Amino acid sequence: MQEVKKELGREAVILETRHLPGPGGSLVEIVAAVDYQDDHFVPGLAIDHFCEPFEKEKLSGCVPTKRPTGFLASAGYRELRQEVVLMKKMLNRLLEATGFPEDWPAGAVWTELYQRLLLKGMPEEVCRSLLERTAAQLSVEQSLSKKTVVGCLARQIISDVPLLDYERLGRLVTLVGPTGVGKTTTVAKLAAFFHQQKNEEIALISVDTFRLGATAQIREYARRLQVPLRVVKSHAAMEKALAEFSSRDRVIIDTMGRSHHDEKGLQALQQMLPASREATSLLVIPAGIQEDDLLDVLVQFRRFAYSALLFSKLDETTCHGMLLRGCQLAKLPLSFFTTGQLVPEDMEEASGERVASLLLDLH
Ligand SMILES: Nc1nc2c(ncn2[C@@H]2O[C@H](COP(=O)(O)OP(=O)(O)OP(=O)(O)O)[C@@H](O)[C@H]2O)c(=O)[nH]1
Ligand SMILES: [Mg+2]
Repeated sequence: MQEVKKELGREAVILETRHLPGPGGSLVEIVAAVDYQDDHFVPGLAIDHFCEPFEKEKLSGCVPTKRPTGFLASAGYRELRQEVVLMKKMLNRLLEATGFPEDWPAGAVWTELYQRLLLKGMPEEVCRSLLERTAAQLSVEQSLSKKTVVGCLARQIISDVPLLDYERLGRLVTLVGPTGVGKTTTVAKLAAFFHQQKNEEIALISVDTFRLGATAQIREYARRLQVPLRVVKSHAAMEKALAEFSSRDRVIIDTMGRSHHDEKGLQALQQMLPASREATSLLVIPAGIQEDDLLDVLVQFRRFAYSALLFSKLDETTCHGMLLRGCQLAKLPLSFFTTGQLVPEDMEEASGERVASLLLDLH
């Protein structure tokens, strides 16, 4: 602790200490953090491995190499951002508490629906637009009946949800997306779906040799589903695998998860993937994602020219607002939903009915 404070200042705290096996004896990994002080940027997280007994000089290497610079790095920017987020939250709370805007029909049913949509994580303007368009279709009398209003709102949501035309899905289907969102599991589910539902001959290609255990994971799925698999490490190997699988009805390509902030990793992955006109990329996004992160992911993965969104882990959240918001922001259709860890059961074709039912709690 004394050494950490000496390096990072009095405000430094140790977040985590782990003992790891390593060359020349036991290694200790310390994760320490410091807060922002005045308006100087201080690295937020410092990580390093060092040997026991404590080696002081190694600790000096624990300042992260990539730091934001200029205004983005300033405490002022962080504070401003936090204030905007706080204000957005407060505004939502205020609207929840005060009920509904004046130009909507009066009645508890509208307040309740408005609040329910907000609680589902839908941005205020999207809730408002949905309810305004719903109100415009109903007479004063109809707008007092909860059943009629909910039915009309559900139809409005359904018509707002664009869906992928499966006939237009390419022969090569590539799943891309951030780390751990369920790509590999979904590749296996899709393989089973196309084989069982569409009677297609499937093959799998994996370009994930990066994460420990990734190859073993996809190999196991391929073995269970009895479909051929090639694991490739270069564009040339990809081309070779594609040539081998040229007679297959559908080739599903699994990719390594890449953080949307990992520019180099994203570029390297892009170079490995087929640029064929037969290829369709689906962007896998967890249903519980926040709007800001969703926007970042949509922008950073645009390089893969994804044609539709695939929302995963619907079972892990009760805030399904991004299902609708996602296709509005991306201006793209929804393809599939995954709803659990079971392969192949926990996957379904996306539908507007399902989105409406999740947003309005119609079970
Ligand atoms: N609850 C839930 N878990 C899921 C779903 N889909 C996948 N998972 C789980 O999420 C975890 C990660 O799944 P993977 O398929 O390995 O994710 P990935 O995107 O391939 O991960 P990386 O290749 O490391 O980027 C596993 O534990 C899966 O069982 C889902 O729809 N619901
Ligand atoms: Mg994976």
